[in-house]
Amino acid sequence: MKNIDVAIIMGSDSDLNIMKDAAKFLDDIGISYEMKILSVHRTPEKATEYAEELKQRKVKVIIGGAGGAAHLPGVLAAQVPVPVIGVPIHTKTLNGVDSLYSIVQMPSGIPVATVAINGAKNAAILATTILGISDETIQQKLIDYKTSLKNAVIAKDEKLQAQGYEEYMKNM
Ligand code: RP5
Repeated sequence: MKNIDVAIIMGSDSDLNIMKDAAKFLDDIGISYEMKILSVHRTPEKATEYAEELKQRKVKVIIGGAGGAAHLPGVLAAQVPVPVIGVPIHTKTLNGVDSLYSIVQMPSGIPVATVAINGAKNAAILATTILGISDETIQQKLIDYKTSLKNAVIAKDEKLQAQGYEEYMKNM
């Protein structure tokens, strides 16, 4: 089985539309990953098997997305000794606050680094930051990405100063 840097795991295919944002960012940076649908509630044995497999395959970071009673990232963090980043998925009933609280309120000893509700892209950026500590090429790509964000804000302000807000808003 091939080694991967990042595992992107989600509780259901209904999470895919959000979690794809993490995959897209890792694709852009050139970080190896695989995506997996796994439920710690509906497929508990498979979740434990996969956690063991990830340990063997020397995965470096796990991104886990789940909604509602979102135990998936925490259960993986309990079993795999690498950073786990949790993505709380928005829910119709409680707007994702249920997911957020489920993921962020981990017991002492088993942390999950939790991003915003639906924050899959930020989860990938955080994973990239972690991998960049020991890989200068990855870190440089992250620096370039952040420079592009900075330049975009500067360009917007220059346009606002040049056009004024009314003209600016016509083209938004
Ligand atoms: C969680 O339950 C999943 O992460 C998903 O966000 C939520 C709903 O799953 P489905 O009923 O859409 O399969 O386990």
